[in-house]
Amino acid sequence: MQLEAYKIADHNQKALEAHQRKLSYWTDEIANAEPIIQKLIDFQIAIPSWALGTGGTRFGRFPGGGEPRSLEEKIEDVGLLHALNQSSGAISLHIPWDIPKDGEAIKSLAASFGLRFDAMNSNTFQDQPNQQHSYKFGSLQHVDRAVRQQAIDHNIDVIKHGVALGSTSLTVWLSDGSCFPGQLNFRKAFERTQESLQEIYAALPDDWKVFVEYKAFEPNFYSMTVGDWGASLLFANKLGPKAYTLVDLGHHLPNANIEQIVSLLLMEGKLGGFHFNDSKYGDDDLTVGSIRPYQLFLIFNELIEGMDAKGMNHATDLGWMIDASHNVKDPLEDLLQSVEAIQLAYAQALLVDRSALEEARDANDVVKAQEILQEAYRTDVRPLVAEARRRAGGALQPLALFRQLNIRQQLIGERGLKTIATGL
Ligand code: PSV
Ligand code: MN
Ligand code: MN
Repeated sequence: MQLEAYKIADHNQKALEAHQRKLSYWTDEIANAEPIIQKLIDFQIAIPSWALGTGGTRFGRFPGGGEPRSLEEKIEDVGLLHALNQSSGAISLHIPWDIPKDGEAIKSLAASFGLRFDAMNSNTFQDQPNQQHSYKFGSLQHVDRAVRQQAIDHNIDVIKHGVALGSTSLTVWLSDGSCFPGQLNFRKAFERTQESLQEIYAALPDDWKVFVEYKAFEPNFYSMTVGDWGASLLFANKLGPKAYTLVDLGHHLPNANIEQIVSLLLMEGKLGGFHFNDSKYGDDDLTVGSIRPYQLFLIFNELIEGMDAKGMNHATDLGWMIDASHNVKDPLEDLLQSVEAIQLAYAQALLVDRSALEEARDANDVVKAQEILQEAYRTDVRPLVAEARRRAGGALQPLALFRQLNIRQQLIGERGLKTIATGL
């Protein structure tokens, strides 16, 4: 289904007066409201193709109906999100979960919804039907050259799919590692992985980047070969200028200071992309901002500080993606919440008085420094985010409109109640 523009216009018309009252505080009192609104309009967050169906856990899955049954329908769903919030203008595909049979047709379908293709994701953490060699004991790290070659070939194939779609980056997440002490020679596993990545790197087109995603645990529980940002950065540095580290918020050991990691990676020019989600315990993949919104704000605070220090473009110089999916919410509603949480944290971080913060730091005024950050964090920036959406042609209240229009019911009507999103 396609969301007609007049429905958004009607909704905005009804909500306009109340919105303008809240916005007037900003336009009357805050000097930099306009540049913040513009930055919010420019900021797009890619939606992963695997988040459009109910995620489930290894214990069960409870699909809610009307889930996309094909890549085309997934694109349609991201198109719906983008029509509502004008901030989800990209989709990220996982291969082979979402193989585009006709790249040109898929590309133009996406373009008809105003979408482009973000990073392509390879998958060497599962065995596929008809696959010759198993990844049970790893892929790019495997002791057997033939298994490594199969995984290298897969990644090169993913790059080719991406080229056809106009994507310009590859994310490599490896489940490689070991489950028990003694299973693996860490050094040799690293070296074999490095050699394999080098072959993939050699196949990257000139304007492409490769993101090396790390994860501390799961599915291997004793060691992960790309287990932290140190290992990822080592790989990225050894590979060369087109290789970067990718930070997934759920991939750290408990209580890791992710904002500091972000700061140092930016300093090194090696932060490439982000997977946003939230968690209480591990890689929970919960809605962004649902558990630790202050941490999200602190991360954005470092992102802005570090990107500005390097003269980077906030909207285009890093890959921004959501990587979340779970069992109990409507996936589209969940994604609307995640996108909004990201925008709120970004807007709050844009409010931070950076020169005052540096002064407080130079004076060792710890209290002042904290006050400056919390002043920004405790500001209600929702009217700014809503205004950015309105100006871009989106809805003032996307979630409310999604419900008012009974979009899920319409999707169930079109696709059926018992649909299973492909891929998961
Ligand atoms: C692994 O936990 C991960 O975060 C990687 O990004 C995968 O590609 C994604 O989840 C999908 O399972
Ligand atoms: Mn991820
Ligand atoms: Mn993950």
